[in-house]
Amino acid sequence: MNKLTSGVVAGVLVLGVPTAAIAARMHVDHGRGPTVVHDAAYGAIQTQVHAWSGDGSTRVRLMVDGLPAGQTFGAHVHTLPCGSLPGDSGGHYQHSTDTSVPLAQREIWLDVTAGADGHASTTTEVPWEIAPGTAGSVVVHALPTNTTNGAAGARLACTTVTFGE
Ligand SMILES: [Cu+2]
Repeated sequence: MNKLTSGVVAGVLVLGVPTAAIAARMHVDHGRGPTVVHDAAYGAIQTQVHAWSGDGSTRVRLMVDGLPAGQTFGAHVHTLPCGSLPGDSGGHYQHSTDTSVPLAQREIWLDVTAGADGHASTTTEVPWEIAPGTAGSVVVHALPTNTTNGAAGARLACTTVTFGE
């Protein structure tokens, strides 16, 4: 009877871990922030980034709390860690510069829409891995991402994530 009980408990614990992380021994990165807020109107937001990579794919999850309800914000993986200036986080991380491939497939976009409670989350998966040292943050912008040129307006807040390290 005791054996059966502990077996059930172990089964529940395993469910809390992404199945893929067990199967592929994925590399996991986390960021909590924001590390830097660039627009004082967003000084109360909270961010979390989780990234799983391995076996030739990367999955990034962004969660933001404290946003104005119903509004959509562009967000992307950027090349450098956050700094005091909005531009310090560099440009969008690009897996490839091949312009025949749509931007959304060679960058990591994480646009989020806030619910009535100000919470927003999204997960993006891409079929490649980020080389260590080539991406350093997730930036939340003022506007939804323009799918043609990737622009998303002012940088509101930045969360440092040492992807792949
Ligand atoms: Cu961006």
